[in-house]
Amino acid sequence: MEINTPTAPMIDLSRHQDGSSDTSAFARDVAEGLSTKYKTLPSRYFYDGTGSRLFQQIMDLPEYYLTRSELEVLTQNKKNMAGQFSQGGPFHLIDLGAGDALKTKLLLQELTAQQRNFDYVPVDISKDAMLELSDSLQQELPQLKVEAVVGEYFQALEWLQENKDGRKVVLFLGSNIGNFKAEESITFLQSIRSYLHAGDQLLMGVDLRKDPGVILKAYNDEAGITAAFNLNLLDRINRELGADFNVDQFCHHAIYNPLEGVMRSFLVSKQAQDVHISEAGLTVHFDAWEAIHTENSYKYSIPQVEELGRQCGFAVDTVFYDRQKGFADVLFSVA
Ligand code: AVJ
Repeated sequence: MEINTPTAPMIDLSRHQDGSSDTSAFARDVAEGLSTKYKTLPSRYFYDGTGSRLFQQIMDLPEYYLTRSELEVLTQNKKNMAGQFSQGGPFHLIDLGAGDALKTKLLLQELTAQQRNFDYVPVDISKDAMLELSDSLQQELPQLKVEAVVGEYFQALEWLQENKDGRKVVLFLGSNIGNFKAEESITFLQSIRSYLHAGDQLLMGVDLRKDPGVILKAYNDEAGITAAFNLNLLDRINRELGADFNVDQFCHHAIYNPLEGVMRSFLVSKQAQDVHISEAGLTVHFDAWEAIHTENSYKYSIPQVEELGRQCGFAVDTVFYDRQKGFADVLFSVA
């Protein structure tokens, strides 16, 4: 289904043919996650309107170094990156999980300044974000060809497969790969690889292993924004699925495991309680101090990233670091 805004063309894949949204998938995932012995909720549901705003605030927090580190990587290496993207001629720049594209804009400005032949395809599940981004790019880079896609990553890649010929450079920035467990990240990158051809490239942002204390603080900020971000998931379930979570009776808990290199976030029930979720047709019991696992944020070493790429049909071309070598944007080519 195609929706044309007055500014830039936009493709909306997020709605069903009958116009209904994905409440039922949300209800199903929540019911499934809260019906198992160890309760869990998928982190992709953090990002409703409120959650997206809270994540914007997280990116500005003094403790949350990830976004600033990646901005530094891009600022220092954009010339080199833009040159490497353009080596094979014209291309589509596909930005998976573009959001406000704060970081990508550095590359877009550079590519435009170098007068490279490309168009920009931001992909995001947030329609509001894609509308705002199309608007702001119209203002800031009026010559740039932009076609935003609203939908899930693979819906979007499927659509691209059918609608856009030519070379592709895929961006998967922001350490979003960190949300996947080992097997999930392999499946994910293998799927991306299946949509690419010789000469295509992937630039992926990874948060690197570092002092555990630094990582721990990034997910336990003084201002409590990360706690609010995590707890908003329960508010969202209340709002969208007619549930009666007493959000005050849960607390945010996030711990780093340096052996596995993973930050794990939880919501812990402060008391024994029952929660009714109407849309899921479910009553969930919580024992006192029982937890819901809400997010994994994996941290990588460079050898792990190389191995991950290799398993998925990618070869590392260049690793771009920030000054502290705490974050990397890794440029892969199709092996
Ligand atoms: C957007 C997945 C990269 O895991 O660091 C920030 C999300 N969660 N604070 C991350 C997040 C808690 C973030 N990613």
